[in-house]
Amino acid sequence: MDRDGTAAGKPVGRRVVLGVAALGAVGVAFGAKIQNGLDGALATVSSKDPTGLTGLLPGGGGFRFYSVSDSIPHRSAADYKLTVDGLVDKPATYSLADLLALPQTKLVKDVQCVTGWRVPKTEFTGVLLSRLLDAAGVKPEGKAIRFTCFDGVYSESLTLAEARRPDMMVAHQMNGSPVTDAHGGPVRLYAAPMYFYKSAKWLSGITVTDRVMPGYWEHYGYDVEAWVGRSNGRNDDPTSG
Ligand SMILES: Nc1nc2c(c(=O)[nH]1)N[C@H]1C(S)=C(S)[C@@H](COP(=O)(O)O)O[C@H]1N2
Ligand SMILES: [Mo]
Repeated sequence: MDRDGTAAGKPVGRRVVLGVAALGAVGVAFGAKIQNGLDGALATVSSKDPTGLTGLLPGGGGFRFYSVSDSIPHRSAADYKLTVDGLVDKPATYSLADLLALPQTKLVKDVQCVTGWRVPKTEFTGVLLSRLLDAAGVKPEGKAIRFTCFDGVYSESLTLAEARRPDMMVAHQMNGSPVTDAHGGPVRLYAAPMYFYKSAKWLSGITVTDRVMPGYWEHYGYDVEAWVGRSNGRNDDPTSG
């Protein structure tokens, strides 16, 4: 994928432009509500970014808003559900309260997007994936995880070994506050050592699979193994934080 809007020879601009148009329409229709959802006004919207619709989130300390779907999906804290299934002995469904009742982990690290922007020292709080996997009991054939989202579009993957690392979690807090709708709340994946496209927002499903099933952007050319600093042809500092 090149850096200005084409992926594997496929222009992605149209989708992005449609996304911007749809967001505009939603913004007109629901004015105040969408502003809240975005932590403030969208300062810039760029169609140059191959990883989707982006707009700077001024309240978000340099974060950019991304969604490959045409709007910001919303799920209330009360309605939220996270399913763990696939090659496991005990499939489970967690409410947000269930997740909050589990031991919590806090990670502070720079967020690094593959398109170059970086947000230093961002704190995420949540539950380690390894805990959820241990509770589910991964069958011997289970080798990877597929993550799905309630936007109905996005997906991501990790190998089982990656998912069991102590810096891979499902996060419900960012910088001490609940993860907002715009940032993928109530619960998003936080794959700390990898480029931010791995951190699937609006997480709804964790499925143990027998092989890695490449995620959304990986079909457009991004590396499945998305280590910061040693993937996607980039040399960002992987250690900050
Ligand atoms: N469901 C979903 N998750 C997603 C994306 C998306 O479009 N949809 N974009 C990814 C990309 S490319 C980035 S850089 C981050 C952006 O997170 P943010 O919007 O909180 O800054 O989310 C990742 N997770
Ligand atoms: Mo991204």
